[in-house]
Amino acid sequence: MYTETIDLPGTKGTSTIIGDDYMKLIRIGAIVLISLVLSSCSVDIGKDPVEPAVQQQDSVEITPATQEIPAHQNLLKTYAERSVLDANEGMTIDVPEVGLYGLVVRRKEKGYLTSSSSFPTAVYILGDYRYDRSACHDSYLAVEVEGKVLFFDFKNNCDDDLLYLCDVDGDGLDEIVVQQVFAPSGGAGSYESHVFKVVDDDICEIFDSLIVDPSDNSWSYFDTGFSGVQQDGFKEVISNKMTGYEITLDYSSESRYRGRIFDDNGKVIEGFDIHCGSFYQFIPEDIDGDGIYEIVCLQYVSITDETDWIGDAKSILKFNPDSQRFEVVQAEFIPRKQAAMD
Ligand SMILES: [Ca+2]
Ligand SMILES: [Ca+2]
Repeated sequence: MYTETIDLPGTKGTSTIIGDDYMKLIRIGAIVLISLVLSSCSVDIGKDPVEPAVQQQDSVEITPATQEIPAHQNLLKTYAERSVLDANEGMTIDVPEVGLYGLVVRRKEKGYLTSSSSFPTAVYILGDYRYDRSACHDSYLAVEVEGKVLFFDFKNNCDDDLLYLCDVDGDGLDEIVVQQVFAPSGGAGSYESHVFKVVDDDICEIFDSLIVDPSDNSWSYFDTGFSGVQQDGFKEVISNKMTGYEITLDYSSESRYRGRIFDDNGKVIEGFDIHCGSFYQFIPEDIDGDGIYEIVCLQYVSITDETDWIGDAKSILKFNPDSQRFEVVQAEFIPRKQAAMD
């Protein structure tokens, strides 16, 4: 006869066992132990599908906040009865009358926009940076006219805006010229140029360099009339159909075109038309001194691909009151070497 003290799994404290029942107790203990182990395993197995579900629940809660899509503040209307915005560049303003909040005044200029204006009124470029993740912003134009503010929604997102007020149509009143920058570097870059005129209680866009075909939503840039063709003898003839301008370039020293455009003897293998980018410069200037502003434009010109810059197309746009359109009145191609020296 002996006594032994054992600890049974799952029991607290000790039990005292006496005599031949020991082996029986061992078997019972083993059964209890196996049951507990199996029970424990079944709990562990049961936990496995639970844990990922909890993690998934967490990710569902996080996702909406991290994937919030920046919303453009659409104008509720384009006209507000309000005396002035009274805002300076860099100032943040709300215009609750038209549902615009947290706008930054990027540009401000003053000019005579209507014949009834006895003193200059203010024109603003307003930027919306509410959901800004870079330097770009949604843009709005705001014009103070006789105790009201008119708005124009560009419905776009750009890096920078330039604003000029000047008379481009000769009526003695200022038009609004806006140059927007979308990608200032990298090949030709990307720009959009606008001219607006205030007519009664509306802002009318009289020029947009980006022309969209409503039938298929395809787009193109305003055609300044430049074209180019390679000719035997390593020659490139660039001409302008609007003005009759023409210039012949010599590519005999341009090794990058050997074997692609020209063979070693200068004979054309394959011709490429030139590509003119958007207006990377769009600046009003009264080039003939008559008091009416023309617009001086520059376009990046390439041949084989966007990096193959051969020079700049310079054109002077003048507004024709009869056709109510801007027309190219002067054109010039500035070859790469000369353009690089300017
Ligand atoms: Ca004018
Ligand atoms: Ca002029």
